[in-house]
Amino acid sequence: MMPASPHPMIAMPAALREALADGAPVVALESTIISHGMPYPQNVETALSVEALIRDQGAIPATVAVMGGRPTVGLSSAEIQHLGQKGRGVIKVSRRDLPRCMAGGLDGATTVASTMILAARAGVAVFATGGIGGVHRGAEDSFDVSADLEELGQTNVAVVCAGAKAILDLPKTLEVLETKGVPVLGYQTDELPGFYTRTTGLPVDQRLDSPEAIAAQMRAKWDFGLQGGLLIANPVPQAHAMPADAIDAAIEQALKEMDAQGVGGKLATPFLLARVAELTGGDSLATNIKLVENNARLAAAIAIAYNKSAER
Ligand code: PSU
Ligand code: MN
Repeated sequence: MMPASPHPMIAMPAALREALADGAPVVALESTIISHGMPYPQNVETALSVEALIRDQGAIPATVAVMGGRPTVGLSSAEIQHLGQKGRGVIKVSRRDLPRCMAGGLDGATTVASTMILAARAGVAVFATGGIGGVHRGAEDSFDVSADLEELGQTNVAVVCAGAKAILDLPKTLEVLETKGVPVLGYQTDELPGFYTRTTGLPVDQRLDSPEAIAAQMRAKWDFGLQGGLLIANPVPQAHAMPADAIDAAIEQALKEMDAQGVGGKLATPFLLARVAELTGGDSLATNIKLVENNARLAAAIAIAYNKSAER
């Protein structure tokens, strides 16, 4: 299968463009995790170490953002540093924010949804992140459902995550993923992982134990013309997992504060992530870094297996 040529509005370093044209394995990485998901300087250190891990595995990293209005796939280290330093001073860009950011010539950090959009338009099939957005608790009143779920329903990218945090309503999140036809594949697990924890008591659709088995499902889905993503849930390594009760207490507290302060919309997720991190102390940041690195390694292996499956 010939790799699709990148959309002409996408900026990409020449080396990455050539690698994609040659059919090399590439892993996309999001940038909201850098600007809004972690504090400086750990955000920049993590973004760079994740890129290095992907290279060590034999794949090519491509961190995604909007830079000066240009949808960019494959940021330089200087651009990653810039987004990390500006932190919440850059726009958090999901699908609906892309036009504003592009037309305004602005810098924007891409969420899971918009990173999928840019990756697909660049011809990148695999994307590693930490946790996805989902259905918020109380969504029956607030209607707060992340655009990440809509995107997983329509854009052809495989997303590797460590599950979703219990700031969300996880059973409702799984229901929406089912409705949108998104396979939720547990990597070497039968349960949806809970980001900081390895288990949630909720079953995934299917357990798969190898990158090759995951790549085979990507092929089956897309070769048959089924639009949309696949979600690969990769539990944080046991040695770095956190005790569930400590996190649950922090989440309850953060949700109460969010209600009291009337925070909503696109600020909800960053508010909850930051409060939970503060309330659990530095331990949660250490866990967060380890799970992102773990996802990057698996995503590289999936990208390699997916490309090999095209050569048969
Ligand atoms: N969940 C996390 N860490 C994150 C995010 C979610 O555990 O960094 C970020 C991702 O960029 C995700 C976005 O795509 O938040 C979801 O935001 P919203 O709920 O506003 O769609
Ligand atoms: Mn939302």
